[in-house]
Amino acid sequence: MKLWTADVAPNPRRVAIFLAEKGIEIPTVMVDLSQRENQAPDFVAKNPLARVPLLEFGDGSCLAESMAICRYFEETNPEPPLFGVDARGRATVEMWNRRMESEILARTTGCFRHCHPYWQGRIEQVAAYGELCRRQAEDSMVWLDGELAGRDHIAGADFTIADITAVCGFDIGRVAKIRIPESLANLTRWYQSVSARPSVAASGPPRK
Ligand SMILES: N[C@@H](CCC(=O)N[C@@H](CS)C(=O)NCC(=O)O)C(=O)O
Repeated sequence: MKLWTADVAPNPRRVAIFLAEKGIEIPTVMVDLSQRENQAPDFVAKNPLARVPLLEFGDGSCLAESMAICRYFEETNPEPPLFGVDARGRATVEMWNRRMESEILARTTGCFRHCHPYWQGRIEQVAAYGELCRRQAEDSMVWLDGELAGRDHIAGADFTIADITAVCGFDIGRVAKIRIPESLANLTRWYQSVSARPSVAASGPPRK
């Protein structure tokens, strides 16, 4: 088994943090997205969508999608649980992880993709859409700050996949100059606490 992955990019990073929290080590192959290695025919043959992360099994079959890969490892290595425990807990984590994908990660990556020079010539950038994503991310931060009053983590008391999705979303947002305002004290406390975890500190864009 090996994991095709990439530095900095938020979806491979979600898997990297998840595996580190579980203490799982597997061989990795780094795909340099800046050099378009994901477009190489050998890689596209494994994942026609040309995206990382990608988990390749010993028989050559592959599993794409960061959350599918994390769920595979949650089943094979249940401790510590990162998708919640019992029916209510798992549903709650699912709700929060989806919210972090739609309200944070999608918006910060939308801003990054449509406003940052890295993507010039790689995608058709629509600056107005990127700026809309920025404003939506800023609105979501205010909402999330209120939600975090009185609890340590996104989905409740425990660190879960929802925290991983959120911190990866915020960190790619920083590359596009989206910052958590210090006035949002609950969100700032959460971000500092989660960023200090070894699994999170070990990866991601340079902290500026
Ligand atoms: N929904 C997919 C998204 C995967 C994805 O978009 N990966 C990005 C990196 S975060 C990628 O490979 N982009 C290719 C590129 O930059 O050309 C997942 O969760 O794994």
